[in-house]
Amino acid sequence: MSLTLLPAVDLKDGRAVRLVQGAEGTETGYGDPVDAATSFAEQGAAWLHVVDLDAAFGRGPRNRDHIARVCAALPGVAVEASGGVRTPADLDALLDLGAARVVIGTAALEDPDWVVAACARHGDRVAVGLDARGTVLQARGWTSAGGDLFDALARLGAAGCRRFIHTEVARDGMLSGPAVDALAAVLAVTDRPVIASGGVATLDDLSALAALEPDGLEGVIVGKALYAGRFTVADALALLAGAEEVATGAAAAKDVAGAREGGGG
Ligand code: AMZ
Repeated sequence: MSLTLLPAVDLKDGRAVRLVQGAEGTETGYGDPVDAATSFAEQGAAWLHVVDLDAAFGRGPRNRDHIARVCAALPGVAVEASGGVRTPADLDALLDLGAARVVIGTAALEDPDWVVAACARHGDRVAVGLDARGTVLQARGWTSAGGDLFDALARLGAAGCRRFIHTEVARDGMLSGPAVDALAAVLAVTDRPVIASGGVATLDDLSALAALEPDGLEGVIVGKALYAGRFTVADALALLAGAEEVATGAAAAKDVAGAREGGGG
C-alpha cells in the first residue's frame, strides 16, 4: 500500500477555507466545499479530511449539513470528519451523516474516558487527533495548551485508541515542509498507524513522508499546497504510487541479493 493521501476541506460558515497556523481571521476562502471535494475526488482521492472549524473553535456544529452534502455527493470517497467532537452525540451525528471515520482532538485530552470508550466501541471509525506545537498539545481550536504529546500517545495508545493524526500546528497552512523529525519521534514510540498533517508544500515533501511508511506512517493530509496550486491531487497520487514501487523494487532487489548470497554459501 502506498501512503494514503487525504486532501483537506476545512469548513467555516459553510465555505471551504484555509487558515494560517490555525489562527482565526487568517482565512482564505475557496468556495463551496462540495466543489473542492469533487475536484479532489475526480483526481482519484479515496479519502478526504473534512474539518468543521467553527465547531473546533467552540461555536457549536455549524457545518454538519455541508459535511453531509460532501458525503452524499461522493459516495465512493471515505470522509474523515473532525472538529468540535466533544460528546458521544457529536460523534454519533458525524458517523450517522456518513463519515467513514471521526477524529477527536480536544475531548481526548480533556475528557479521555468517553473517548477511550468510543475507540473501543467504534474501532477504526474513531481516531485521536494530536495537534501539537512541538511537544505541547493544543486544544479548542489550538487556542489552549493540552498537555504533553508523548504522554498522550502512551496513555491513549495503551487505552486502545487505534489510530493517531499528528498535526504540527506551527507548520499548518505555512507551506514550510512537514515535521519529519517530530513524526519520526512519534512513530518510534507507537505501533499504531499515524497520519501526518501540516506543512506539506512540495512533491519532495511527500517523498520524505513516504520514506516513513515502513515505520508506521499511514497517510498524509494536504491542504494549502493543493489550494495554492503547488501540485495537484493527481500529481500527489502518482508520486505516492511511484514511491511505493521504488520501495517494493528495493525490497525485491534485497530479496534477490539475499537469495544469491544464501545460494552461493
Ligand atoms: O485550524 C485550527 N485552529 C484547528 C483545526 N484545524 N483547530 C482544530 N483543528 C482540527 C484538528 C482536528 O482535525 O486538526 O480540528 C480537529 C480537532 O477538533 P477538536 O474540536 O476535536 O479539538
